[in-house]
Amino acid sequence: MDFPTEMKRQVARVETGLNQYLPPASTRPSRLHEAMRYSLEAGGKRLRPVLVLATADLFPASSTRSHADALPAAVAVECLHTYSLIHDDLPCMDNDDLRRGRPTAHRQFDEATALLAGDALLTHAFGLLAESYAATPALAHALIRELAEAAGSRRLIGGQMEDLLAEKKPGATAAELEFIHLNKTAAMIEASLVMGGLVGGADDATTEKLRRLGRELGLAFQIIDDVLDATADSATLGKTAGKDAKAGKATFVGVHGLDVSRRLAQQHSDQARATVQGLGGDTAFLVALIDSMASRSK
Ligand code: GRG
Repeated sequence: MDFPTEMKRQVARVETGLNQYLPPASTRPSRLHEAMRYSLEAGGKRLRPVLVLATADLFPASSTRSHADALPAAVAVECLHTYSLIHDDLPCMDNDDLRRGRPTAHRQFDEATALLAGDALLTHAFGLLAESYAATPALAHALIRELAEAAGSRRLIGGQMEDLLAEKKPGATAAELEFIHLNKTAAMIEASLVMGGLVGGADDATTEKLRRLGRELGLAFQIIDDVLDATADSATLGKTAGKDAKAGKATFVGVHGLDVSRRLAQQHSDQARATVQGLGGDTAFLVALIDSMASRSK
């Protein structure tokens, strides 16, 4: 397995799916559909949808057993993730000008259009799951429930709420920091893995392992994000660097310092690698993906 070639292949599947499963930009009202596509297109690493596809691929179809196409689930996850980025960038939240190397949606369009484009992507994610998996109602139900739980008030939105509250109350504890990141970041990574497993037909024990993997990978991902925010420049990151510390955000670097943060990222990446290897099947791509995330520079 050549990782760069396989990663390119999976990202290309995602790009094709995004184009296929999003309403054309010309759909009325075109300003809204243009804004949805503007934020989705170009620049995203596509980590979460690739995790959906790669996890489903762990369970190959056989002559006696086929499984559904994982691509609509992958697209739904990227729509949900992109909505959260658009809303996170709004003036009432992070008030950011740069995302995925381009002006944020509210800078490119206007605040109301950005808000509505985020709302529309969020809604589209669930509509796409309902529509695409209608022939397998139990799978449709499980996917919708998984994404709703990960994106809801106890996880993604709850993590975001506590993140905003922490800005107003400096001196976050390690436990508060963990709550924020397990929910703001790890929840969607966990959902991506579990949704890939659901499409592939994973049993309960394997689904539990995928959840553990999501937790480890999510924490590793967020710690590296905090380290990069403190050490890299905006041009490399495609988003404003150094903003978290300035905003008084609860970050791993702020709570633990750079050296301990790097060590923690390494520990969570090692744990993620061990969990992946315990899944069985051909895990070479997922292991290489964890390694590439651990050494990412943006
Ligand atoms: C507004 C409900 C709501 C939630 C916002 C996504 C988010 C929660 C906040 C963005 C800030 C942040 C640091 C979130 C942690 C997750 C994270 C690192 C998101 C960025 O994901 P990448 O790096 O982005 O995978 P790309 O652009 O590559 O998809």
